Amino acid sequence: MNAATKLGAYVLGLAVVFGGALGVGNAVGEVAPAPAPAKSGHGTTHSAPAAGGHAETTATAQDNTPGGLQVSEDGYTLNPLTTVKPGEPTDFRFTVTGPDGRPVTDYQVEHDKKLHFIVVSRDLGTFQHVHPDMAADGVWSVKLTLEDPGAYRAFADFAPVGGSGLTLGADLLVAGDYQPRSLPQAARTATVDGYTVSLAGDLVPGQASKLTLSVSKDGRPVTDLQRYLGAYGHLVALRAGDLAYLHVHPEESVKAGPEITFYAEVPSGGDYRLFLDFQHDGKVRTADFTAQAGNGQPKPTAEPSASPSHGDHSH
Ligand SMILES: [Cu+2]
Repeated sequence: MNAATKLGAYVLGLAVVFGGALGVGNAVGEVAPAPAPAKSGHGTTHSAPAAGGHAETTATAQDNTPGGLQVSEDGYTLNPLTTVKPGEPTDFRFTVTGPDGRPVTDYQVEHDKKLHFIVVSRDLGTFQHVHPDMAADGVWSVKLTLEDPGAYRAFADFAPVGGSGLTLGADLLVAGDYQPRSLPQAARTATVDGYTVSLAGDLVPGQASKLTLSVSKDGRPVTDLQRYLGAYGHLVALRAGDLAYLHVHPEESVKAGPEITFYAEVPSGGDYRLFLDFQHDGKVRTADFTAQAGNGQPKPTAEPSASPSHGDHSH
């Protein structure tokens, strides 16, 4: 049934994109390998908007494909329209076309914006999180400068009206010679602009994992973080190797720091690069970390104080 297929996709989208934020990790984590409903209709039927359906039904995660790996998904396609030259500020334009092939113009507002646009170099050495403007014809534009030649990945994180949340990804290729950087070693602290951000907690595959990031400046905890896009912090996690994308929002907090707590559910073991956006003194800054997700079995029940064993990594 089309409606069922569609709802399934909708629930899945929520779970993948916002799983950590909503704390549905448990629900998703418990799902047994259920008989997967046929997905043959996927992406072909989108005429009717979801009828106000609140997708708090039991999520059966038949497909745990992370976001950002596809340029086209569910009938929606990300179309870059601009070629970027190294070091040149560019009016970067793109569209998202819908199942009818036309640019989408109706979006749901999520975290104060209709669309979040993230651009990283494929070696994960650079990160930008920007908010393009949309013209009436559905063409998005944003000022973008990519300093160095090389391969970049652009992510559009959005939810069309009547559809599920999606993250589409497209490669941007900037001509010229470039030197890839290797992924920095996993670390518990990052510094940016005189701020030190420390990371507590471990990523455990397939399980909502608590991460606490603490911001300090000049050795003193920062307790007057400013809300940015409705929260004290935004965390994007990208998997090294394929740049699978997880946008994780923080646990609701009335405290403006120094700690920001997230629940992130990563799809597999391996290395991830975490990018934390936070605002203080009127400026948004990004602190980034490499974090390793253990390769062990997910623990059956979360015992918050039990720390996952990470002893058997060898590199
Ligand atoms: Cu954004």
